[in-house]
Amino acid sequence: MVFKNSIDLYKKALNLIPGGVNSPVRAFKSVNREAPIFVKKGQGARIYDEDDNEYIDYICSWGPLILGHNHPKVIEEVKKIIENGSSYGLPTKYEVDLAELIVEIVPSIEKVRLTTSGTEATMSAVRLARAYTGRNKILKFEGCYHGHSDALLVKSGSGLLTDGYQDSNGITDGVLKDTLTLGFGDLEKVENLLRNEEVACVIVEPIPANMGLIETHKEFLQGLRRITEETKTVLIFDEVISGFRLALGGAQEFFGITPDLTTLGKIIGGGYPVGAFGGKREIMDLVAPVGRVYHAGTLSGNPIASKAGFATISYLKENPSIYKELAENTNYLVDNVEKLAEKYGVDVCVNSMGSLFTIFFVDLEKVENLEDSLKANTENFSIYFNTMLDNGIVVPPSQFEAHFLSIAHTKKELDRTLEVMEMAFKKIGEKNAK
Ligand code: HOZ
Repeated sequence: MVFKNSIDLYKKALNLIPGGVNSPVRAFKSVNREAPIFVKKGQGARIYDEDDNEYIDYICSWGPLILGHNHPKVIEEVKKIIENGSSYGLPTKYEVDLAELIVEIVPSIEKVRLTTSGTEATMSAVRLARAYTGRNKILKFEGCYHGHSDALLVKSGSGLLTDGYQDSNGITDGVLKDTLTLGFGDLEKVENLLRNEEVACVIVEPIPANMGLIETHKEFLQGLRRITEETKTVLIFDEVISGFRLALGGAQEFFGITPDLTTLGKIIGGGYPVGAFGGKREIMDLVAPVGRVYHAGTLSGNPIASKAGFATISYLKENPSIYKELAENTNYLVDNVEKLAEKYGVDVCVNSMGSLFTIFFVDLEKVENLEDSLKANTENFSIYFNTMLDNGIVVPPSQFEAHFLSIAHTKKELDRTLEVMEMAFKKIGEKNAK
């Protein structure tokens, strides 16, 4: 495969954009690649780069594209309004349609505010929890990523972890002091902390997908719900990834646990920039202009994003069998990956939930938290990533992210993926044998 145009674009971008990219994980740094691929277009399960190379895509824009690239139902709806104008800074019908659908489907949400990104949603949800409780401290879990607002960039996952650190520079000591962190799954410590400190909220990815994917035990989430209720702490589920992906009603429907606040993004914009936070009416009515918790945005509830999100969610709602099919396809890949690992003597622990999975190159039976995930062999991951890319399959360029499936990934794509995975595992096995 030739990557000349992508390499040239990257060289140009390096002089114009920090690191040549607008989100760090895109730089392909941790997988020792000369340059990332620059994408020209996507269709179904595939993307095409500026050198016209074709790839089966397991990034799917990091989650929004559960229906695949350019799904006809979504595009058809977007086309209906795209020529009317782009954004008005005034309310539109499309925001109300999307809000109505979210309130109908997500169990905990009685009222919802649309934002432009997941980062904005989590930042606002934390502010709201502080206002509601009158408390300052917040609790998050090591390796969970909730976007890049100051308070949440502590012991963080995703791009930070990929580049070998967890706390961003540029955050004041005051902010750091108010953000408490614990290991994911450690209920005893949560209980101890919440009974001894005044904490405004516990924010959690109900299925962490930013330190690689972690398979959550329902008992942990049930425990969080019990303790937060008893201590009058706000429980925030960050469902930016899991919302409308793990189940139509997200992880809260899947596990049957109702948080106080929920943050959303990705799928609810159908591939366009969006986020949302919502929850109990009593809490949401503190948001301005009803209350004095300020949140605003020129592009909040953008009509195109709202329309694309509405079309995506409507399609999911009308076709509920999608979730079973996605899980079956994911299991098909995961089962075969485990067989390949055994065949070539490669240590792996594969975590999967719904349509997400991570292959941890690690000699552990289970990867349950950040401490486990950090034990992964990133050199083996890099061989895996590069073999896949050089043979037309794009997987996340980081050991600490999840693979995303869409409904456009059919048996044909899955079987081709497994053929290339076999090449990768063979290479890693041969390297290990030396
Ligand atoms: N961090 C997100 C996935 N875990 C994707 C956004 C990004 O960092 O580029």
